[in-house]
Amino acid sequence: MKLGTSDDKADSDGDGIRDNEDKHPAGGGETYKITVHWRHNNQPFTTQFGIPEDKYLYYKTQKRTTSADGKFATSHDPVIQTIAKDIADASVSAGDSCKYCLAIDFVESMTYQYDIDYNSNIDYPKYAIETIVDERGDCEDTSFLMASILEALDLDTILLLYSDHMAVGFASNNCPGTFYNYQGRKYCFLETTNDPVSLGNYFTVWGKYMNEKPFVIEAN
Ligand SMILES: [Ca+2]
Ligand SMILES: [Ca+2]
Ligand SMILES: [Ca+2]
Repeated sequence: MKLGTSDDKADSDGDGIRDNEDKHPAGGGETYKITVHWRHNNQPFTTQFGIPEDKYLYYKTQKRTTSADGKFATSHDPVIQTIAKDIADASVSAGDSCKYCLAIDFVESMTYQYDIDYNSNIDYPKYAIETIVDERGDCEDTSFLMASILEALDLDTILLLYSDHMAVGFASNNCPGTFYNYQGRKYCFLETTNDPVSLGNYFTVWGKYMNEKPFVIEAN
């Protein structure tokens, strides 16, 4: 049988994508080289990695019906693992053990943009890898990206879905702001947008969401 033409959904080129969903099942294809410049406590950091075109297209062509799905957080993806390792390294070189604080600065380097403003969808959840390649997203997109990174940093993370907003919760006994109890653990609220509202800080639930009980989605 010719390489990459298998019908049994094998992954002929070993890139983690089954042949029937792989644009280049026999290997090849472009690799997007991504450089993210971010700052933490005024110190500049650069994170570089490659995202294979096939991987991006795989995520991009997955069906999506609801944002209430933890599948969009992909902590096991090698790209997310690379980012998490860079953040952990930066934490050491910056002398700041607050890894989620560095993760915030990384994610905030992405441009905030409503879905409707650039892809004519009112609500379009994106996989973490899509948000990175597109370099933009809105609340659910940056929440899925943040949850992916925090999980990869070994923080137990959940997604907090409000009436028309999404944020992240990470398990800790020592929350800097709002927290929720979920399945016997304390989860600290974490805002992932740098959007219009001047939030004051990332750790306190704001506006009408203060009076809501968020629906919890488990991150993958
Ligand atoms: Ca493949
Ligand atoms: Ca491939
Ligand atoms: Ca979105």
